[in-house]
Amino acid sequence: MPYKLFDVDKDIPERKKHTYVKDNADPTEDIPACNTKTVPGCMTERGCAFAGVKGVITGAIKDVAHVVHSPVGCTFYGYGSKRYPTSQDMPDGSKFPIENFNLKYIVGTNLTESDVVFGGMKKLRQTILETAKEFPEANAIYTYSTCTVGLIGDDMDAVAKELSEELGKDVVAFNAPGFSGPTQSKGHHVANHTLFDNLVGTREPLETTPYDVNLIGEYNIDGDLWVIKSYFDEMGIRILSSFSGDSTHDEICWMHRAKLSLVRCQRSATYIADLIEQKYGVPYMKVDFFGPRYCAENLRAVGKYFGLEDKAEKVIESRMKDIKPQLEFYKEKLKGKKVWVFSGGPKNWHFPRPLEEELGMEVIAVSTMFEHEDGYEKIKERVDEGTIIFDDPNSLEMEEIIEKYKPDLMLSGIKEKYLAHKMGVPCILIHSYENGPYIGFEGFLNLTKDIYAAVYNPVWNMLEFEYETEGGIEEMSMEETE
Ligand code: CFM
Repeated sequence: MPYKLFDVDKDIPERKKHTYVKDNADPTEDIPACNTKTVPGCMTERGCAFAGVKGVITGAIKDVAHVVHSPVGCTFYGYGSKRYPTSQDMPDGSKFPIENFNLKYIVGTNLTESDVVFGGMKKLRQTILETAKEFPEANAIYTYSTCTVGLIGDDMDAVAKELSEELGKDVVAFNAPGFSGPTQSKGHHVANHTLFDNLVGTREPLETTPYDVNLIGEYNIDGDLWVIKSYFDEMGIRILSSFSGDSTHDEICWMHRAKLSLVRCQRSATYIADLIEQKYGVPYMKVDFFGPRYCAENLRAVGKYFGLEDKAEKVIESRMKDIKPQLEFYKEKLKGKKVWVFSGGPKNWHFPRPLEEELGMEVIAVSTMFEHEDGYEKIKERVDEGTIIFDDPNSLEMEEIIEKYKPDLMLSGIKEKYLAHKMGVPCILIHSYENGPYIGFEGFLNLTKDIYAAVYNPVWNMLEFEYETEGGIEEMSMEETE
């Protein structure tokens, strides 16, 4: 059933296909149209393909220097904007000399008009050489195409190949100019293939064990990876390679030696798990560690694969004992609160069930920036009848959802947070988190505490709003929602 909040036929007819309400009785019900170009004129919340490569995947690797081939703007926005911490621990037991190297430094070529006219390859070459000199610690140099480079056509692969030989270390070019796809999802795809084609299989690990896994699509947002790692450590499972939270360049190179790949973010990284399975025969398993129920189910599945069921049970039991009484307290406080979940993709199917089952909240709307059909199928499975599901909402639609449905809480990103706040709705960041980690058992408790603090913040009682509706001006105080 199309979702008709405003007159889409008249205003933005293309948007009609992107909006649905879950309706079990309607056999024609489909999933929203998705993964297509943003409708011109819509204020989209999406990111670009370059952001999908550097901002999501490669930027989490701790021992690599990043050279962005761009005018200064893309370089600036590629810098340190994501909360993925790294340790200085290296696979051989040594320490990487610079703390949070991945977040502290970024290098750009500062493309200007004359480079656009005469080509930027000389400048790129020079910048990579200077970077190698400035950061001799870096174990590799990754370099990124951007929109300008896509237009002028610099052959970045040629420069990377030449300099790999000259410098004696890997220089890898990622060709995902911002405009090359509808969203950052295109950049995920390019990053997976580039890393696989250039690196996987080029180095051997120092040692292997029968319990080695690749943890794929886990970027260590606010320490998520370290939560999962603590469970695996207790179970006797070793993360041989992480793709790519707190990872090293070498770890990517020896991903072919794992016994099993676990795919955590199934939007951004299933590609490389597939490629590794096809070429090297390493099987993979899709996993979900958000919320206690899914976390327990998936630890059991991983435990079963390795014959470590009893160890998985121990981890589950000990963590549940810690969080259960606290979750009961918060459920009392949060039950019935209406929530709208809006992130890039998978977190939109990870969170609805745990919010409803563990906290008694009511998920009224779910929207994504760049999810594909398979992700929308999962969202549909995991939300209740009547939930609004919509793709790539624009600012106008976001305001209308808030006005019409008056959620008690929004779970989203920094771009939406202040729009929600201005409209008197509390908002918790689920991209980069508030006080994370949010994954696993204790992570879900952290999320719950942040939700509670946001919803019950007394500031919302001090605000009064006027909404213009068809019936005239409607006054609303947030106290009414308590
Ligand atoms: Fe995967 Fe991610 Fe996500 Fe993502 Fe992202 Fe993210 Fe996300 Mo923000 S890799 S798709 S591109 S789970 S940054 S850690 S939260 S939109 S739902």
